[in-house]
Amino acid sequence: MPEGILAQFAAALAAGAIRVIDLSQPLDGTTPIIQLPPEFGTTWPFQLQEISRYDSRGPAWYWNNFACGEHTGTHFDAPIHWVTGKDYRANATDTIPAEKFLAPACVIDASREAAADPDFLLTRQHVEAWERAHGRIDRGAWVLMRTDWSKRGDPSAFLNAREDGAHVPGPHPDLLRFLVQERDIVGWGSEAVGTDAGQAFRFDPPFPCHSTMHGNNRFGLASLANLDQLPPKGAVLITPPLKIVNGSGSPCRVLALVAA
Ligand code: 23J
Ligand code: MN
Repeated sequence: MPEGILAQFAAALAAGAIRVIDLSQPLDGTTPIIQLPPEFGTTWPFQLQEISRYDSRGPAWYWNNFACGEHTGTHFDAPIHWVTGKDYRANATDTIPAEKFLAPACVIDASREAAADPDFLLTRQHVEAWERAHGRIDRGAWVLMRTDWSKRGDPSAFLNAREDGAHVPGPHPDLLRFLVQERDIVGWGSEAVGTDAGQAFRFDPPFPCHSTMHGNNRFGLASLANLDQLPPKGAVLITPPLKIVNGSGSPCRVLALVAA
């Protein structure tokens, strides 16, 4: 390691040579939350309750209570979230080693395909074509699927639910096995409400992104935004979840560092 590498990093930040791109969605009562079939439990939407605002309840201070599910808005999925990941050591938001929260990102642009087909599934063949153009996916990298889904401002268009379930793009089951076994990625990131496709409850295995990623002690990021501002390769993500003891996930302010 070159000496002064962090001083160089700080100088690059100060000189504006590194851009910081916020990949997070705003959190408020309108933030879309995942809809599961009615027989399953459900997550709370985000809510804010004012404690005081420079008034009789607190003359010089403003603060709020908030409540939400762990999997609300832009969020991190820990391995313990899924039954396949339940027995790993250090598999929860408080025990995952902190160095795992800094990792490079590969961004696969599927925005054209997703616009044409809301049930589009990214396959190994797509990723291999991406690798021919941009180089091999790095070990320990995030793979982020750009769909421009985050640009669907209306929550009903974002969730895109019909009687037969949600129609939202995501990864093909075979791709996830390839990315874990042959590329050793740290996790999968999506612009949609969850990491899996809308129809993934019908897949084999059901919810293959959750099942395969967490079953191999890997992570997920959901409801990402601004993926159109990232290069295909070269960004570094900062993704620390809240240190919830035994947490299965947490809302997360996901940041990307990009060379300006
Ligand atoms: C629970 C059950 C199914 C799914 C999810 C949660 C998520 O997408 C999530 O936020 O982890 S698909
Ligand atoms: Mn989740």
